[in-house]
Amino acid sequence: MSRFFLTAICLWLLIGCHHVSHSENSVKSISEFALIPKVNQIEDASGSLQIRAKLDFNWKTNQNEDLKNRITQQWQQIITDQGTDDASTLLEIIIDTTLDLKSEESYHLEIHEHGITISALSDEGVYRAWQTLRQMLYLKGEHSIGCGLIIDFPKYSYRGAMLDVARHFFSVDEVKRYINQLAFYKINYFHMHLSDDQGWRIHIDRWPLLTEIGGTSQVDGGEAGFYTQDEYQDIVQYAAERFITVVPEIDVPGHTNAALASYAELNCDNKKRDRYYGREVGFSTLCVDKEITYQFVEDVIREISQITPGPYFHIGGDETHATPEEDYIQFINRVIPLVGKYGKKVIGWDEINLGELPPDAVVQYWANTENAVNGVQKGAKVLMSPASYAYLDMKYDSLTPIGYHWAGYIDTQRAYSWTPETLVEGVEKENIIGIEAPLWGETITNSDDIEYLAFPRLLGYAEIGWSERGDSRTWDEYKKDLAIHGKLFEKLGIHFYRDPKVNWLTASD
Ligand code: IFG
Repeated sequence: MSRFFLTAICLWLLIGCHHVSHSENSVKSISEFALIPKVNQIEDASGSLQIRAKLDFNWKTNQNEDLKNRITQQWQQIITDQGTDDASTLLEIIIDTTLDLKSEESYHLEIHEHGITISALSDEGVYRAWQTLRQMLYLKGEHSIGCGLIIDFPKYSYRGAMLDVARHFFSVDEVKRYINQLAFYKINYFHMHLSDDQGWRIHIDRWPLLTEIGGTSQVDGGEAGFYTQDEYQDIVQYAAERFITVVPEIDVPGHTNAALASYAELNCDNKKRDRYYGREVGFSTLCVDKEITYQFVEDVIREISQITPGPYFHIGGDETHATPEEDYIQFINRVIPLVGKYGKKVIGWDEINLGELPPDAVVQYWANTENAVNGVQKGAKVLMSPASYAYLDMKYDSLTPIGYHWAGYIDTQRAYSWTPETLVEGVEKENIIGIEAPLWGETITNSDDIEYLAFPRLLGYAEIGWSERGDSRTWDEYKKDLAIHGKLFEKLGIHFYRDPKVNWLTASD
């Protein structure tokens, strides 16, 4: 064999990302992957890289051990075939604050001849890149992935999911399970609705009866519960390891029967209310004329803020039908400054627009467009949670066994078919911090229920929040990618709703 030919063969073998030969035409180029949320820029390059089970890290800056271990563990859950030799795949991590990237979550993900390189401004960007690469590893089919470069960044900085743990209590493990699923789709805020008429779910040292009494009830009764402050911090830490920020909500002055059933003095007539096990709303109110009410609210805001690293505290403020408007305004104007006093930015349902809003206030739009527009005119930002598009407790259709339909049916196509910046006249892109999909708890009791209502619609919200839609990303295009995620849902054990509008692929496809 000629020396030249021998050299050529050696070179060919040495270069991982060699020119795709006919036998490798089945190798996916990176632009063919069904990535959700859609990445913002993608460029194929020639050649392909074989993916090995053995992972070789080259972490170019101070290494985040927890993140490295998580990536390694998840890599090895996906890539199991050791192959014949002990070759490995190089994963290079470059964190460089001088990179010209738009945000902490931005990243470059390059598949090249020596391996894979992730570049970002921070660990958060590395983590978002890893979710993209994880999807590629699950979806690659062949041993190899085509070479190329992904340049990606979020359209909105807040892509949230809310879980109502007050109507029905969910265990720490059930909450962690949902958080872990959210992380795969680049959701980065987790809003916990911690109190309502039917239950108070977080221990407050200075007001122990809130959980001793208020923690024992829930819709339809049964074994309810609450989180100790340590358990709440465990959830916060678990979310933080997945670069998800927890937003605690204590809903006031309405939706407070559990507190009013725990302490007589919080009621204007000094009589404890009965615990409530129903599904009605709008019948309860704190006593806005009593000083103890504001001491109570301040103690709650202080204790929860002290164990919440995230920037937001949510004060609820919705459906205060039992509070005269002038009382409501007086109340929230005394409460909103307490949020700032303990170092947080206030979020409230859109009714808080009636109050004096600090410049960093966030109005969560759910049903009343005038409230959202008025909030904008007062200088607040808007978090878009339109009930008729984004409420996960809305049924898919009339056959859905759980959920409500007061805001209409929301099937997977409707959940995808809106954009935040075009929905409300007077609420433009620059007024919007992002979107959030609330899952109210009246009709759900376990993880299967959460997953049935959240998946697949949540992937649409994740994409609406992360990706520029452009003209090409129609429902028909999106649903082709979504269908492939049916395989991932099965692999990840997600109990999703097989919306008949989607031609679901399964693990056997
Ligand atoms: N509206 C109430 C929720 C819940 C919901 C159920 C808001 C802001 C109806 N408030 O949505 O407490 O009961 O779909």
